[in-house]
Amino acid sequence: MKDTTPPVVTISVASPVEATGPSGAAVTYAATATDAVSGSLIPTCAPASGSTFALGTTTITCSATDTAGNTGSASATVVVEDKTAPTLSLPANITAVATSASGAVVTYAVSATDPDNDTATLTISCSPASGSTFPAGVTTVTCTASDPAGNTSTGSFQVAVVDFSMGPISPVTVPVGGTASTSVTVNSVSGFDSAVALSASGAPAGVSVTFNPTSVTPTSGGSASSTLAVHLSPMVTPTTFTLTVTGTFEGVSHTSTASVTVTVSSPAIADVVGQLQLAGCIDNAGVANALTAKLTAEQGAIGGGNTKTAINILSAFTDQVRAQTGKHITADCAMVLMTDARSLIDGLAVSATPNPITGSVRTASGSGVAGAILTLKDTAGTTVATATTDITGFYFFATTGLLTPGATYTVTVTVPVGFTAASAAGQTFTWPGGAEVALADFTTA
Ligand SMILES: [Ca+2]
Ligand SMILES: [Ca+2]
Repeated sequence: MKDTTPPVVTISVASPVEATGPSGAAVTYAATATDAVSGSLIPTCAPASGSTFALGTTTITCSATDTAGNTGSASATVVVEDKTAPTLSLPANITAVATSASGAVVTYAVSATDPDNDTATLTISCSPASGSTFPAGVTTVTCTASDPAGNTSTGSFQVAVVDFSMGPISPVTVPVGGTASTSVTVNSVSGFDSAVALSASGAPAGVSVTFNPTSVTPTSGGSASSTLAVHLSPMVTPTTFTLTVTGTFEGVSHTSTASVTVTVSSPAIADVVGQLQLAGCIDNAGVANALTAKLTAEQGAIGGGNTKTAINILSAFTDQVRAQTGKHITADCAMVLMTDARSLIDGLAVSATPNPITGSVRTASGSGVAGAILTLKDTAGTTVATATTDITGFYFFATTGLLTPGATYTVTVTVPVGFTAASAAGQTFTWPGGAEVALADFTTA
């Protein structure tokens, strides 16, 4: 009896299976064949069990032939699925500083990996996109990564756009030769809490500006302050200028301005005299003392309400500085002192004209004679005022308000012991009232 019945082929395989990589998954299956006559046979299959099946549907075909030449076959389908979503890699939360009123441009990098997809096949989208302008405050960025099978994963991070502002700065008033300070405030905006470096520009020559501390860190929503100090070299004369104070953090700057006024007073000029002496541009202590004594006298006149006398003392101060220019005071320092004194006179009374009577007593060789007594008399011979020469031989009459304009007066000198009688014996002049009188030198030996 002839065998006409083919073997029965059976495939046993699990489906669907999860992909294990971009190329799919290794699939193993069992295939058997039995024949009523030939018994158990080994089928031939493709693709082979254990080989890698691509993503999608693959058909396994097996066949077996019995000894009579009858071939039986079977097929089975295996689906390799991608059911794994990509894994997002997100940046940590970002803090940026606003660069304009609308916020800051922020860029960031997001990537994703997937165990069963090439990275290039993944789609990543974020909102707001990298490179967008983020407004002040906190914005949540949401990102989604998708693989070609449509598996998605979502994640988010935060972008905080912060800012700072510079508070108004109170005006600074600083005396010549001195130092004064004011406060600089940095305010947190939208959660800013970083260190802001401080600097100043606009200071004229001889003016230095310091901050203590040099940077400040406001708390979130709060503020922090630094002390701005203006230091003047003695060469700085009364003036006004504006400092621009700049706060900088990571390339972002904000500014505020400070108005500075350099003022003058007799004690401040006396301080300048001392500093100039230390600096060596007044090279004689006696000259420095003669100058500061006049400044002290000016203070006394102001204290007594005698503005006119104070002005005349300052004018005498100026005359003495002028007389010492190039001698015991260098020209540039003399200019500083005369400018300071002029400014003080202007501040005392803009309309008043100084009208002291000034002069010197000198030896024939030009040295100043200290301690000579000058007497101012009217035509009746009555003494109106007296004055004494200082170490430079200089004298002045400041209280000229007692004199009568148009009247004639005479100044005589009594030289100290050891000097011969002065020439001339006296100097006579007509008092102009509204102008200074500078008498010729008295000469002695
Ligand atoms: Ca058979
Ligand atoms: Ca996947």
